[in-house]
Amino acid sequence: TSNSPEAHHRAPPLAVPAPLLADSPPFLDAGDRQVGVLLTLAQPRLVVFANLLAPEECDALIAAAAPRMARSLTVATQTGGDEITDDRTSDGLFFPRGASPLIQRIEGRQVLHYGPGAEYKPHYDYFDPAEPGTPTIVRRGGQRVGTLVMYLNTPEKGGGTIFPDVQVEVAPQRGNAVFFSYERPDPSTRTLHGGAPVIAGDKWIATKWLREREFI
Ligand code: PD2
Ligand code: ZN
Repeated sequence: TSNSPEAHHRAPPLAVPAPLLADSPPFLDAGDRQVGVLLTLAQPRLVVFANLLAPEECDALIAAAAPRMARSLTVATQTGGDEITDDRTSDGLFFPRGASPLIQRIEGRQVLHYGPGAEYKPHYDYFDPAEPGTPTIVRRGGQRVGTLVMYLNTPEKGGGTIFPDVQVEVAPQRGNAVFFSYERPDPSTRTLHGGAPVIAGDKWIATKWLREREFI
């Protein structure tokens, strides 16, 4: 290491989950289904999947969640608690792990609903190391290192997942999903992303956030 003031002393990268795509397969074998690989990006690390969920699985997740939805909260980085913000205007529900055979299959997912106009403004899914609440938050399972957003329906218009740093927008289509990972909690990962406003119809997604360790 150098003593120069310019030297960057970055933390070593965290281990991130990653789909097995080294030999560029068009499909991944997910046991009971073939999941299509539609697009991969290196920076940010991002993969768009087709057919990750069957249409019936999408409908069943929506039906199981719909009666119990409540306004989505956001982790309050100052305190480590939860808060309502105008940045995130969806309704949501967390399924505990193993809540039903369907959930066991599509394990540990959160279902979100965005009505017309609802959005999730651009944000990072990792917890900012500079915020005072972060040590409390990461005591449970460590940092977030990856996100899987699964689209449960196809909104009429709007509702894409946007990555402003690279000007990418993923179209929300039922059964498809976008995965992205971030090996350090830092904007250099270019994983700033948001849920664009729903312009017509509504939007249902299931989000799975992946941590360094098991989230117990
Ligand atoms: O609804 C989305 O597309 C979206 C966008 C950004 C969801 C999340 N983040 C999330 O649930 O973290
Ligand atoms: Zn997010």
